[in-house]
Amino acid sequence: MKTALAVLSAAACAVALPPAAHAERRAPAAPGDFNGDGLRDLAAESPVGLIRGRSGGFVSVVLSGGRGHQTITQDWPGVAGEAGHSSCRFGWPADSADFDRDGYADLALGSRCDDPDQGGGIAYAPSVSIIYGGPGGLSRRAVELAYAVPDRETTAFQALMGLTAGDVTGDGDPDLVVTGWEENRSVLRIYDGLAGGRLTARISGTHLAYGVSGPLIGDFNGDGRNDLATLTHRYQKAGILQLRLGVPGGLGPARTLPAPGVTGAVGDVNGDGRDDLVTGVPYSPRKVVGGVRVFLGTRTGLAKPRTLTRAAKGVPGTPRKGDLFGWTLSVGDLNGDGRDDVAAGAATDKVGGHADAGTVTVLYGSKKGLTGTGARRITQATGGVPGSPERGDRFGSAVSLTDLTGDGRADLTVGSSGEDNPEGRLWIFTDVRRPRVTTLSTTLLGVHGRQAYLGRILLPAVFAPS
Ligand SMILES: [Ca+2]
Ligand SMILES: [Ca+2]
Ligand SMILES: [Ca+2]
Ligand SMILES: [Ca+2]
Repeated sequence: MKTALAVLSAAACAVALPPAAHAERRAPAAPGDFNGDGLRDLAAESPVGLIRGRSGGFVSVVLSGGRGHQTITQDWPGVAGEAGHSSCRFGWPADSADFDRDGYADLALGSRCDDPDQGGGIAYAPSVSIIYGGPGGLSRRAVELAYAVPDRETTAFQALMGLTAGDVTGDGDPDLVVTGWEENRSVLRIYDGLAGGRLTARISGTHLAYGVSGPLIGDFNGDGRNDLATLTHRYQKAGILQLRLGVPGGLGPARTLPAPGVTGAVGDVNGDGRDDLVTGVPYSPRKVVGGVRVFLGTRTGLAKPRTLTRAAKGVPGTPRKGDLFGWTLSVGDLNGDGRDDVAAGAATDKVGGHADAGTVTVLYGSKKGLTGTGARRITQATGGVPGSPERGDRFGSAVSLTDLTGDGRADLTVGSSGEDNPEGRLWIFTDVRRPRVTTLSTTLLGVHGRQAYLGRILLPAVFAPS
């Protein structure tokens, strides 16, 4: 049986990279399975992490099942840019798919820099690289995707906002959907034809709005074609949710839906075979309390949403201004009943009088959708959970429901970016009911003292502005 111990030994082992021998043709790997052994691996991004004493960012990869760990910087062969630039942030946004369909999942990583001439802010030189997986994890093979729009000069002011992998062109191969900002407008780009490492990028520019989150891909209407949702927001104000249904050969026109959120994730919470859209509403213009909002997939797209706050029946805790409940979230099937469940972080929640200690709430899917039944709130004060809540821990700064042990049930990974500030720490729950937990520190991962804020961002990456 693979247990938390296996995960722990992953961190304790040294990385060994055997020579790649692509003998037989393999089936495409699931996203995040970088070494193709059937277990999903973990990636934690540290975009403000220090490289040679200067910021520049890195990504920590933990191969599940005790297969070692890797630290990816911009010095990785083939990756765009150069490590160690004090104004640049590498490793976010990020997502994974087996782009070249060779049986090893690949990792797409963004990079962006602050423009000192624009008074800081994320403003120039965005780039996107794909690092290909192999038998030993992420390999020394990588490519940079052209970011500039070919028919126009590259503008000085460009920002990369979100990046999601999935097939939106209907050819069966994963594409890369990228949202960005340039020349005072938002753009949506679709990189197609990435199978075989080819870079025949198809790029389209679309006006969206300020503050575009990561694109969200799922088959919401259940017709067998992926659909695309994009969230846009303004701090403390209502934003826009746009839905583009998949049509033969691509995506249909955008439809705008009311009541969006700041963060989002996709899964099937009622088990009807249609993907549902789950968004986090850590604040709202009027009520200023957090919630998790569910748009069930329907034959025509997405149903009117329902929002679960901490005032809802069964949901533990009390709504509190500023707790940012729903700031981070992830969707996956924790109990193996065929319906996806949701983990929602509230990193600025107070625990036992400690401000910003942070909590995570687990909500279960049901035939009727997401409900408060059986919901539980997890903190560092919860029995069986290592550590103790302290001011500024930010437990729940990122959450990821991913099956790391291969038993068909999602495991819960929680980031606590303020733990041992500025190191951060990861908590991996292989059981949330009777907590079985392993923690991963920066020392174990070999990135101690490099300002990792480990657990601020986890793959799959969810847009959480900070
Ligand atoms: Ca691959
Ligand atoms: Ca569809
Ligand atoms: Ca559904
Ligand atoms: Ca479930």
